[in-house]
Amino acid sequence: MLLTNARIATLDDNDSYGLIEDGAIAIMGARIEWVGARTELPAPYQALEARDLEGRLVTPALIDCHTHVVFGGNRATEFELRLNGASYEEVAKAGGGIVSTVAATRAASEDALLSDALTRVDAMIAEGVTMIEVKSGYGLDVNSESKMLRVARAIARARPIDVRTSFLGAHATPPECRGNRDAYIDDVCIPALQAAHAEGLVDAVDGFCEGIAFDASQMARVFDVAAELGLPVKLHAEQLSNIGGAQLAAQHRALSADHLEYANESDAEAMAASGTVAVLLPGAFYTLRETQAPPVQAFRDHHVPMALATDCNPGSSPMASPLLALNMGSTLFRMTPLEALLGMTAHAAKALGAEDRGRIVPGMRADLCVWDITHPAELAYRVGFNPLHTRIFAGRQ
Ligand code: DI6
Ligand code: FE
Repeated sequence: MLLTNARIATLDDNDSYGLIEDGAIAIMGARIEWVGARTELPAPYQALEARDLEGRLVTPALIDCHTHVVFGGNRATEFELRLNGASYEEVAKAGGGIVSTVAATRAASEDALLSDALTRVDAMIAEGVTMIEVKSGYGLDVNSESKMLRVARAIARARPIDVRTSFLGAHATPPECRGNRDAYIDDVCIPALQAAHAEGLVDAVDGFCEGIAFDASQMARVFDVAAELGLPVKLHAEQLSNIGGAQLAAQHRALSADHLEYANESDAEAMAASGTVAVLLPGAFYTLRETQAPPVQAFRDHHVPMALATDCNPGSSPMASPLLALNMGSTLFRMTPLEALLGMTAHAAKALGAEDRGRIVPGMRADLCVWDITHPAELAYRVGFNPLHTRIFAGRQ
């Protein structure tokens, strides 16, 4: 395939959009073969069947590198109770909170979880997403964690999209463990990880390092098992407080540390040294009405690559719109539109260890979006507006 008459934002370095006017992209199979100005197209590619994009903008396709799209039920009733003045205790008594999602997820069949997840995945695809990360973490027992990850794998068979799975057994302590976090980690979470890995269901290992979830020493035990299994790690860190999660992630050369509202300069330094991506999640910041934004300037100063994701989940970020995440990254976190776009393309790919995509350069995967706009800053600028014209996944429309 040959795309012509395109305005191309190659994102081939991190300092500019790498814009090419009147550009062409030659695609062979699933890979980009050549990209440049149409007038410089080498002779062998001139014979390819051309598609005239009529001056539209082409970018790398979007990657949502932090989602919890597989879960049972939803928490709209809890949302409504709260807005009617119910206290946290009343919400808990009415069966609300993360525990209610665990109960609904355990009760649901794989088919039901899949069709529910696909409603959210389809919304992402409609906005140009070609790769998502999907976490477990609402099963919290050996069978239910594997069930969630089987559903995550099934998404990639049901739709033209790539899925990377993360085992998030260390997300919360289930009711049957009665708050005994250490016992949960050792007797349930680690065996669940080993079982899911044995079934080929795990691409990375994640955890929620927070006062209300697990501390750094508990997470370290899970990460040691990940290392034994040869799996990369990532971590929900410093979302509501700083308890050393980013430092732990850096020590374990994590692919990413995510949220990071309470991270500081020395966390940024440690992440830069370990090559850990900072994944910023403005949907959760917005939904929880947080006031402390992540230290974007420190990440810039220390050259920590920043990614952006929806964190799509039923509690803290019921959002399935990557374009809204781009807008919120700029509006709420003051990321530039270029940083936001890199955050859902090249840097999101790096956060997933999938560095064969996210930029438009020869050899990379031909995962592309054609947009009905003229400048890439328009992607982060508008709210509730989807200019996607065509999505190309692995070289196919
Ligand atoms: N951070 C969050 O904000 C969510 N999980 C996490 O690790 C909350 C998930 C939920 O409330 O269902
Ligand atoms: Fe999350």
